[in-house]
Amino acid sequence: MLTTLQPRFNAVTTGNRIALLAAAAALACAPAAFSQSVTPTVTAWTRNTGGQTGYNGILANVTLVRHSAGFVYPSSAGIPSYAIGPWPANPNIPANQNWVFRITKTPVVATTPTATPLGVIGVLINGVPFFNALDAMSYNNLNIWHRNAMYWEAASFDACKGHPAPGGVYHPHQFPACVAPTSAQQHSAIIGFAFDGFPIYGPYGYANADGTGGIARMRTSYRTRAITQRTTLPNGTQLQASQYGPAVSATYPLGSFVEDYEFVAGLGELDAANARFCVTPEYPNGTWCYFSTISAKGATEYPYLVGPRYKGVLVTGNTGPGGGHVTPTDAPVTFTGSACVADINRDRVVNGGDLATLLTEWAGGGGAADIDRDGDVTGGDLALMLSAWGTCP
Ligand SMILES: [Ca+2]
Ligand SMILES: [Ca+2]
Repeated sequence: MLTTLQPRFNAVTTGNRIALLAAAAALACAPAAFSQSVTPTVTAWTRNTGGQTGYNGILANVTLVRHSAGFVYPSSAGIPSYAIGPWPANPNIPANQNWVFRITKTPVVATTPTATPLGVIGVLINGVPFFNALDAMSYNNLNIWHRNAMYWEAASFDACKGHPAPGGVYHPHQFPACVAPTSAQQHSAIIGFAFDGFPIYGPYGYANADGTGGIARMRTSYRTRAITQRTTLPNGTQLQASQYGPAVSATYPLGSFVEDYEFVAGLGELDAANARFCVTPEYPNGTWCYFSTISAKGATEYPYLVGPRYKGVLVTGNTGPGGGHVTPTDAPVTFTGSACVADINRDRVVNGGDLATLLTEWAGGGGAADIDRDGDVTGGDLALMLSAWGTCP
């Protein structure tokens, strides 16, 4: 699906193109070899480099990024730098969690997908973990009709869509719009990583998986079922009367239980994990990634962030009792560098290899070379690349 990228030289004059290609040829050099490669998994974090504090004076964002050959270890208190709260009808108070998560640099698609657990299922770029759609409760405690936190807990979310759990774990269950600027005209930024290591973006991606077609809202392939009684499961299983959920009503509206949703392959761009394989600005060769799902009107839509199952193999250490307090044993180094956005091929040097990609995408609709993310590849991107020329800081 990635073979349809075509060179788009039409807006570059022949003279300019020859000069730039000559420069690219002269400047291209072999990428440096890093035993700890600096991938987007390393650079995407919002690091606290100035002692910034958030809620209750707690150190905000990601306080330390360490990485080894195989893993990245972001540390955080779990508090963002933006204002959070209040949380009506929620007695909990956000507290420093001393998180140390383990994110793999080489995520692998799972042949047998793991269900996303209760509690933390991934971490935002600011070190705040996120949960899935569930609130840990089910109708009559039967573990059959599981409550959708987006309905049952909505009153306690703050303006950034987060709230604290018992123990002070501040978290969202849905797209936390405060984490990164979002525009329908630009490919969304990476907002975090699921604990299988695949990135999660905001709502907007490239219309086509090969990076062409402009920007589009990535649509969920889940929809609410056409039911008025809760007597069957989404897979068609007929329940016994004792297992029925409540009839659909004003108290129990459609969508108030996650079993009110069904997956319809092809309904949207995203699969049952809320993921898609596609080119992104950070992954010009394509990656599996999740998108935050919202409706055309901007309301968050099930399954919100990561689907009920991970796309990839779940990395141990982050979930379950005591999870998220990893002690690295693989000699990680501390990352103190920049994201280096002009380094399109991610070899930590901005040089002819990156320029060649920029020329290939020249005047195109916002591929990997759209460094300033304004929707096309033009002189603004070239200027950014030239200003960053050389080894990444
Ligand atoms: Ca490069
Ligand atoms: Ca641009």
